[in-house]
Amino acid sequence: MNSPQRVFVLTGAGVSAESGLGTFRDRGGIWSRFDPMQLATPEAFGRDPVLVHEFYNLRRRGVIAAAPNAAHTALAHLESRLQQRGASLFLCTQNVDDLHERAGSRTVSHMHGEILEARCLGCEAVMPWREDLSLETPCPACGEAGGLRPDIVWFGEMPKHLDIIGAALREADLFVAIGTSGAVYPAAGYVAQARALGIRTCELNLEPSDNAAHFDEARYGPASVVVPEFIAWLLET
Ligand code: BJW
Repeated sequence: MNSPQRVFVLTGAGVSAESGLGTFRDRGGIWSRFDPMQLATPEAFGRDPVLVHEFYNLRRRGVIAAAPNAAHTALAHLESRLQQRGASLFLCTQNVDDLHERAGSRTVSHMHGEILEARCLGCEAVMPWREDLSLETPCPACGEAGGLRPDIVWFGEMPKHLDIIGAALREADLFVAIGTSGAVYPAAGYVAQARALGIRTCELNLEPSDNAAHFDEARYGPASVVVPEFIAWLLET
């Protein structure tokens, strides 16, 4: 393979699994224990905001307690090495945690938002947020209580940064999906778009994803092993 100049990486919950953050669709995963339609839609938040806040308060505490693993660190290393060579990495994550940033990645596109940010439904202010949220929490920007929600993307809501992500995908010469089941759109459609554009595609996952047939190559195993190995190989090419 020629040395890639513009690498597009899409990460999912599998990259943070070994940091202790649960995946969604694996056996014992978050959506096998909780109904996403009762927790991860704007309608669910409208019906029962107390329940939704409880769920995300627990998840936020888990993210704060977690630490990046070797896969996050390897991706941060890839970004700086590609930059030194005059090449680039576009890191797009579906994850709402901040483990890529804490491992040293400088630019991360969080298409499903960030659990460590809150948004006010009243004044639309978005702010960093590490505490529990409740209906009593006043918005620091407008002072109103009851309007704050985690700034994450629920089912039926528009993912973030889609224009920037689409442009980066079109310019890429290598597309790598890591630790994602390929079950949630629009992210699940990126590999097919990449292939249609003639971009080389690679999957790094514990096991074949729903989209496995679309990838030119694949390496299977835990992200903490497979990602550093793949990146070391890529940087040697
Ligand atoms: C390991 C590992 C280890 C484990 N090492 N690997 C087209 C067709 C059908 C439906 C739709 C469609 N277009 C839109 C929809 C509707 C919907 C959708 O996709 N539904 C599907 C369920 C069918 N999509 C939406 O509603 C999205 N919005 C939207 O489409 O807006 C309209 C639009 C129109 C036009 C253009 C663009 C948009 C919004 C989706 C929001 C998803 N939100 C969630 C919750 C976020 C907040 C929270 O965290 O609670 O995001 S759902 C959940 O799934 C979360 C994740 O980011 C997302 C993806 O999951 P991910 O990361 O793939 O995790 P898993 O668990 O599924 O997979 C983990 C993988 O890791 C597995 O493969 C394991 O094997 C592997 N693994 N351990 C390596 N150690």
